[in-house]
Amino acid sequence: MIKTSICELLGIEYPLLQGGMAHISDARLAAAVSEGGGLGIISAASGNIEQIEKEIDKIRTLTEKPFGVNVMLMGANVDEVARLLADKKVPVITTGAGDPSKYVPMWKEAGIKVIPVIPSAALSKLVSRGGVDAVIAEGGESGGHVGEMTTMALVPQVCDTVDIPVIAAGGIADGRGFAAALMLGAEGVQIGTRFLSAFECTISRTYKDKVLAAKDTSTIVTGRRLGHPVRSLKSPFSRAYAKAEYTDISNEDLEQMGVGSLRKAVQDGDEKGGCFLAGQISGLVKEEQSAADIIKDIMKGAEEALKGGLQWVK
Ligand code: TUI
Repeated sequence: MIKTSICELLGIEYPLLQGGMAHISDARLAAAVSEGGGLGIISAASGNIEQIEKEIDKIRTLTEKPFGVNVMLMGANVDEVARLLADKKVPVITTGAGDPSKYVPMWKEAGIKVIPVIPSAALSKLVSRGGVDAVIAEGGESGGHVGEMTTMALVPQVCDTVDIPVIAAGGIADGRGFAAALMLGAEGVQIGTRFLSAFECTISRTYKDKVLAAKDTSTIVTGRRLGHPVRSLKSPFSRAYAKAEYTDISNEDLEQMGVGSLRKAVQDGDEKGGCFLAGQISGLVKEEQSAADIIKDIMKGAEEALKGGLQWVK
């Protein structure tokens, strides 16, 4: 059994969080993860207040276990979303793509555990001063919006910078990655890509099949020119976008190219026009399982890896 301070902090069985994936992580997936002993996280990236409230109400009918909501700080309606989450007193809030400091007092006042995703040691220092409960150090191996640092280099440097628990993310999909994260000083992991293959994950068939067929080099980062790099599976859309970034197309037209591409991937399964966000570890995801089985498999593998590590100590 692997127990860390994250289990106690969040009231969960395993120190494993499910990534709040934009347009993907809904109440159904998050409830399945929480029921499986991890922390399920709903994405609030759509910014649609009624829809977010509905998902929060729904997860409370599906599980009595703790859950989280992820706020994408670059998204729409962030002030309104932040207020809603305080009013709903959700157990945990994770944030992405920005500095959440201005919302932290309101969330702490509501008794919420606050865990920002950070891409650098500098930002971990800044947010930790604001009184957050833990940080998620996310390396650029991850899917979606990415920073420059790798998980391997980022996690130990963040651990040496803050005196709150660190959760590692980016490039982790099995027990070996989990064990490695603990060795880097993390006390938990956040996993997104592997949960794309969960039965309870309601992405299009095309999306799932693309993840299951992916190999190590199947992802690409686009969007650097506009200042928000995003990792996705190579596809007609991502290749065309990558090419366009090196032409004299205006920033406005480039921005326009991406509009709706996530929805096309998630809902429509549009192989040509969809942007299929996924991490570099996609190549390791080879079968569909329930969220609970995914968690069991990762935890079993992590115990084996950690115990096996002793063979090298003479
Ligand atoms: O946020 C994510 N991953 C995401 S958000 C997203 S939605 C989206 N869709 C289309 C285009 C762009 C985004 C898909 N995936 N991960 C957490 C994360 N946060 N990664 C990196 C960061 C980050 C970056 C900069 C956190 C803070 C930060 O601060 C910079 C600053 O100075 O505010």
